Amino acid sequence: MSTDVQNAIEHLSTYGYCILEDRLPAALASQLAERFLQLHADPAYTPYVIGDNHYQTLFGTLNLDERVQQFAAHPDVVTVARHFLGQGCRVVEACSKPTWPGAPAQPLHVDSASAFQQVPDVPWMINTMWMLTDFTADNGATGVVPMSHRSRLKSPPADMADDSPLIKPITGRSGSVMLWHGGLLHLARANRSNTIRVGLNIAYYPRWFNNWMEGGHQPIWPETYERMSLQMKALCVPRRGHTRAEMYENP
Ligand SMILES: O=C(O)CCC(=O)C(=O)O
Repeated sequence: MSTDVQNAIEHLSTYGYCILEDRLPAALASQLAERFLQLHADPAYTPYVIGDNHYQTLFGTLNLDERVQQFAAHPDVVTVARHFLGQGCRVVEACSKPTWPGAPAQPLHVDSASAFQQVPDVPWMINTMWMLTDFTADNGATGVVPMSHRSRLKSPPADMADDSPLIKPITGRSGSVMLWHGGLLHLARANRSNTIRVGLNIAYYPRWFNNWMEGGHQPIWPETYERMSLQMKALCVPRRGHTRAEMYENP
């Protein structure tokens, strides 16, 4: 394992997040951002989009653009995810998340914890945000509350507002990626710039996690799976189907 990946693991362990800079070419990131914005505007994909005209999530992008696999199977990211979640961890969703100028801050939250009575003391998810455009303090860079993954809270304290000074913007150049522990308090910050911020949000879960709880998550279509590299297939077992009902672990 390279020293910077080792350092990233230690940083994530202590602070709940880490940044791997310039992991993929900025040109690739910006081409994918452009494609995603076309998909968000295309009525054919409306069933896979949630949000409003300021902030949206488009689910199932592994089925929609083969380039997403280069991000999801990036060896440095997979090394960090496997360190925390085990060798059998899976990529469970890859979403496009643009935030448009004028967007207010989204609510501060932790990820995928609502099903737990008490959150486990082992990580249940490593989430990632690839910066497909530059992420700046002005354009809605993701904000995190360092070390909050150790609090074992399922929601923010009532007196912690979405503009709390404890929230740190995570900025970086396009082609960089931020990784975080699912229990870290975080949010998409307000976009006060005149440019669109586009992120590719890819979530990794341990094999024991029942992913039914995340209602928007989409399966991998069988035809997508057939075209995948062996590394990518290993991250997607057994997630094939055209509908959620075909594959998810409905309790
Ligand atoms: O879009 C962002 O910056 C934050 C995304 C987020 O909150 C999440 O994926 O849980």
